[in-house]
Amino acid sequence: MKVDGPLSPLWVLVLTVLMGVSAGAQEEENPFADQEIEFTSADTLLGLVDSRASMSLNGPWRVIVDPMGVGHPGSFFGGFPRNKKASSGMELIEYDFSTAQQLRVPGDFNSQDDRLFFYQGGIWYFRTFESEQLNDTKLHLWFGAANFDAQIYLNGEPLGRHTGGYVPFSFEITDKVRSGTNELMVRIDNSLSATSVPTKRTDWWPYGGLTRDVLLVETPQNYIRNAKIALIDRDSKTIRVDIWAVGFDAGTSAKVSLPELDVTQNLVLDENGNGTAVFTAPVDLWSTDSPRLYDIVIEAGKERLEERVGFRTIETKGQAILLNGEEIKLKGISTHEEPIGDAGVAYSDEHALGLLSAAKDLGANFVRAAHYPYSRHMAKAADELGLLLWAEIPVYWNIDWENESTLSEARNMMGRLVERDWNRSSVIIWSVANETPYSEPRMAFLRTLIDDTRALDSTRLVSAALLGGSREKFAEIITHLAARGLANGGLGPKETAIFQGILKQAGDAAPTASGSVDVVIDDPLAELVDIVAYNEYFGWYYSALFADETGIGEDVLRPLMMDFMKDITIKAKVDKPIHISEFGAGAKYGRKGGEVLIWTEEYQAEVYRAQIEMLRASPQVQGMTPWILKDFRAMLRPLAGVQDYYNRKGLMDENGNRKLAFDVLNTFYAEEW
Ligand code: GCB
Repeated sequence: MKVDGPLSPLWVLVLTVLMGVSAGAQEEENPFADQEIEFTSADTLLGLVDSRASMSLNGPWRVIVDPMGVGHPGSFFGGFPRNKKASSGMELIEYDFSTAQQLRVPGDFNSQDDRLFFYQGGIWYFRTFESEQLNDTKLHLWFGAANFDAQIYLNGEPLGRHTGGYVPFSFEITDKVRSGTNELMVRIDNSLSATSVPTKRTDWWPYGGLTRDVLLVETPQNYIRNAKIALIDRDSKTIRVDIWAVGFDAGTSAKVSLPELDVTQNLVLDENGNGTAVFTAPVDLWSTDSPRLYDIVIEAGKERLEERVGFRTIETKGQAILLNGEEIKLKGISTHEEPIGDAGVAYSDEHALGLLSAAKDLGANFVRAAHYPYSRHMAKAADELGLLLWAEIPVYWNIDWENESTLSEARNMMGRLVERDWNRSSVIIWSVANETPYSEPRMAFLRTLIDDTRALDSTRLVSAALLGGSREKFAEIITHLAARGLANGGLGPKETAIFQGILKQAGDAAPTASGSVDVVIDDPLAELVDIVAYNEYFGWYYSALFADETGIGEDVLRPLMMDFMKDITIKAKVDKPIHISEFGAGAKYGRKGGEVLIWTEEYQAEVYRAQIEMLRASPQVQGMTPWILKDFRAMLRPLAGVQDYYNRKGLMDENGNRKLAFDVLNTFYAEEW
């Protein structure tokens, strides 16, 4: 190798390494390689965080965008966690957190800086905090969520790592924190992959960052890690409280009380720190009409925690859903976790209240919090407002069913979601997946998630949103559209010939112009869940599919389909309630036109009318959460002038302006169903 001129230090390094390598040196001398770091995993979920002594680490954090990953320890250019500072003015340092840009925590980074709008990669977050000498207490660093992978360093040392967005995690830092100033650094990476949960392609924005609250939580030396409170028998009003505690001796007594009712129950912790109290209390039930909540106090040693809970039961009986033993129809709406009238991710209780209030204004009693766990504020706000909730993890579309780390990521997410929100009376359904095509590995993967979920919490229902429409059923529907098209007349010669051909091919099975169809959900996953949830897009995608399939224009097919929908009955092979977890159509707010023009408010409203007629006449259908309350950000939706990277199926636009379909659904929800 020939190098002309004076050698830069970088070249000296490169040459040293190259010569070293050729002389048989080890690979780790490579200055461009990152150091292999063994991170510890997050602690088991620390629950009831709002009832604990804590200091907020929210606010402005310094950030360095690092698309090439140079900040990792060991890297020649970076090694950010050591946060070197120039002191003599002669040190070569190519980064400086003290002058770096600032971003707000909580919040995603994509919506806080235009340059980061589409960004999917690494960003380093940095801040300091002061700590005093800890006095017989423990300190935990708690994150509401970090999307999607977080590597955490405290005072330059690796603290731990958590992979999987949307769920809380924490690390005990008692022995690592120093009195005085501490430096906290988190490398967040929001890129997704074929093996992550969710995978790379989602119809929502993969917002990255420290999206939720960050807290320093202080607990006594011996503390209660989590508690689960549930009404286990409605008639006798029997309540069960399970406690998981850390550090106490076996035989330590603990106490559960409901001060408002003057009820107190003692219990004893076992050698694992676990304890259970079962007792009765004359509670009024929580319901959508009367969302009664009680304070529950749990005490052990120096620990005293409070939780606000409602007591209710949820179950299914045949094809009915029963809330407190009474049949209820789920008049719902789907949402994404984006605030109304603001950009980015919804992270605060005001944001949650804004979304839920809009759902209430719509006349809904139920909200599908799609497609991932929302902040803890959501279920708390729903508890207060008397709204029922569907909570979900992002097992979405094409998950890598056979990959072990994918499964453990999904299990970790589900576990953390359930253990965080199992005291929320609003949450009635845990959903393990959305639109996952059938395969044996998929069944095994989801069976594990369903079993986990039931083992953690048997007091709620389990579901999954299934994928709609088999090829055979679609072919059958096309024959009906052909029969109707021909009977209506007014077709051109091309359409007439195509429709005649379709009917001829159907032979004896060709329907009449007034025929009807049963769409039967037969996904075997339906056997494993309590509620058969089903996403269907009659009136929207399916018409486009039928047009592709037949060669007939959508101008002809859409009106035919709209008319035919009232003659479709949705059923399931299993004798369980069906919930229509999605239907919808896109419309740009303010875009007006005829009923047959796509993207108009009128067309969307027509789809809603036809859907409501169809679903109302399908007796097995016990609920619906149309797609969706509000337009939301989506990289899949580039159509300029209409979508502009928004999915436009909202009943409102991103600023809360209501489209015509809002009123259609609102009117239906005000009626008896
Ligand atoms: C679906 C998906 C949802 C999409 C929606 C749509 O079936 O579950 O995530 O956003 O359709 O608008 O296509």
